[in-house]
Amino acid sequence: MRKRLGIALPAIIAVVVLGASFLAAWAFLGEAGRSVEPSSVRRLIGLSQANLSEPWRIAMTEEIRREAAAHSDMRVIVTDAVDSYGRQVADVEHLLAYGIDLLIISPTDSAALTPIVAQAYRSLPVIVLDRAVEGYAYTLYIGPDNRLIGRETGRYVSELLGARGGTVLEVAGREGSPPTIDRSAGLREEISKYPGIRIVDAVTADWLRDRAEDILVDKFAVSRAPDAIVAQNDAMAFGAWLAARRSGLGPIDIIGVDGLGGTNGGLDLVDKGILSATFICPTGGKEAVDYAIDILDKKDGIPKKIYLRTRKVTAGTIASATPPPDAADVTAPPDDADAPAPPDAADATAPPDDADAPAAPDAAEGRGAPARAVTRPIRLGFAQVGSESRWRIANTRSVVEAARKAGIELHFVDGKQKQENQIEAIRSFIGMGVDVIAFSPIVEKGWEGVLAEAKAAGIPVFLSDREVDLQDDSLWLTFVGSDFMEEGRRAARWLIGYMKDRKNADGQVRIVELRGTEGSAPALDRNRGFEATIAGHDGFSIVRSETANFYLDQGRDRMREILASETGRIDVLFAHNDDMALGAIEAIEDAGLVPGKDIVIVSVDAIREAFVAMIAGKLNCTVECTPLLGPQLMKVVQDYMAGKDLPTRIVTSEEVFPAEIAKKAISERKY
Ligand code: GYE
Repeated sequence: MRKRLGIALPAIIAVVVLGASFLAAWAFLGEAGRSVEPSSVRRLIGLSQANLSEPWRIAMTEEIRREAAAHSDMRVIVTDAVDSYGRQVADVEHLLAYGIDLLIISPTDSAALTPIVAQAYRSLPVIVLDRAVEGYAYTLYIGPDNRLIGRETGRYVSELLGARGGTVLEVAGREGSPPTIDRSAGLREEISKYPGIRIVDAVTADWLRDRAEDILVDKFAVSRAPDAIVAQNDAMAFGAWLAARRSGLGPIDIIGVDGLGGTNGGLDLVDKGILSATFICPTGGKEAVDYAIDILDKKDGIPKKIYLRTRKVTAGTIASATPPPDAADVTAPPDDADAPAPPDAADATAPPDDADAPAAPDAAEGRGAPARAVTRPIRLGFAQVGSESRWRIANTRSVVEAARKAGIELHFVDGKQKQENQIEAIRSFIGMGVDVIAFSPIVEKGWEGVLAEAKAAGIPVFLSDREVDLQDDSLWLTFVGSDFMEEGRRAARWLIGYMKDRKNADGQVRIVELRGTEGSAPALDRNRGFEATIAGHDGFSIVRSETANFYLDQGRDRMREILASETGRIDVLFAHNDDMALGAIEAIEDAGLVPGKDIVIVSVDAIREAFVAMIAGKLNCTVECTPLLGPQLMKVVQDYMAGKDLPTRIVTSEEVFPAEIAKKAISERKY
């Protein structure tokens, strides 16, 4: 925390200059009535808002104010950039000069605000809300899953139009902004599955009701009315309805996004029958304050990204569209002495019947179970991939230990690298009537059947480590794990920098790739991220790519075969995990070559043995992919049981470790 009393002269001047606007902001936030002893303020938060005119942003700011007001040692200073990115840069500079402890920023423009956010991040924690900035120079991003929102609007409009199909008009927000791009992409991705439905037109109304109304009155005067309208926020949806009414059109199904309360908010518009549905777009304000406290308290396990869940609200569900009650503690974890012994792999014992277990709510709604006053431990079934690598063993240890510490009764099954084993385990958990199921899907596809059975049984499913590729996003509740695409990009970006002055005379960088398990999320996405990044750089190419299933011995055997059969020069090995890289190093040495020199090696995971290899000069870089997912998984399970709203994706925070920092970093490694 900074000593505000010792503020240097420039900062004092900044404070004087800013006094008026901050006082106004302070008054806006209702802080004016509270006595503020500077010394009592331990957490001074600066909130740089894109604007304070959009209802959704006003709701976000109010949510932050309300949440902060519950903490006597916290104050929030809000600045309003009035949708000007130049002004927002100045706002952030002023807040930094004022000596805030943590910055929350909701950018007007992602690219324009990236530099100032990176500058702030160099001196204090930064939470980016709603619109992301480029890169990763911030502490935590919290925002809606805009692509999922787009898919959900597409799914619902296809339900409304049904088998007869029809025409759709899209009303989009500001051109080029991330939510506009991602919601449009999600809508089109979903609509493409229904040949009878066509998006016949799209207009841009910059999130504004009046602009939507004006544009559409003109449009309806010269073109046939669509069968449905999908607007990217409720304000524009309302504008579309007003335009249709002014144009004398018959009833049109209109869908919006945001789901705010208040007169003419999305919930009100649905209640009045003006909108067929709205999709609640959580502002993230509450989560931002909760995580700000954890960050300032230097808690472990702060994720890198949190994608908040949307929820559909129709006339039939409007009554339940109220925020969940604050939940009391759900289950008092038993004393350590009562904690269940760590499970062995075969454990799938049936727990006693539990008459008081209320039916879990619809997991698709993303809402947790009603708060439960049960005293028994939460029952969690976990189906693991197997034990193919050091990463996996560390992951299992993290899950088991975190369950024990949380007093959660863990039923653990080792899938032994077979999807059918994991499916069987999930079925056994359903049969046992566990409260929650979690698993790390060995591959992305083929889970619809068993997950539909879990949903029918009212048992929510959490994804740990790896994601699935399903048509129906409602079959799982929350994903906790890494961004594998970014890991592939990071490996490629490091390689491109490293090879800058090390290319051969022909200017070519010939890469061999050892892939993880075919069809698994990490193998698919690390390859995608890596290939997409080298594609923009002349001379870099993957000349051989073989799968070694994340195993050390298979990495060694494949590399041996490649060295024996590859006629061209091999400059680089990109291995999807450290175990395969370590195996390949053995093969490279057996072939009389020097790993790390004759063949540059970059891999993923950042296990301790990779650091040993880097210190020995045999490995050049490892990209971190943390297996320590247990604590975050147990937190989200407990939040579910407490009836809290859950995010759709929690993405972990990770780094890149080039060999030159291995010696310094190895002592800090936790796996
Ligand atoms: O990279 C590898 C493990 O799913 C991210 O699986 C995990 C991968 C990890 O076998 O070592």
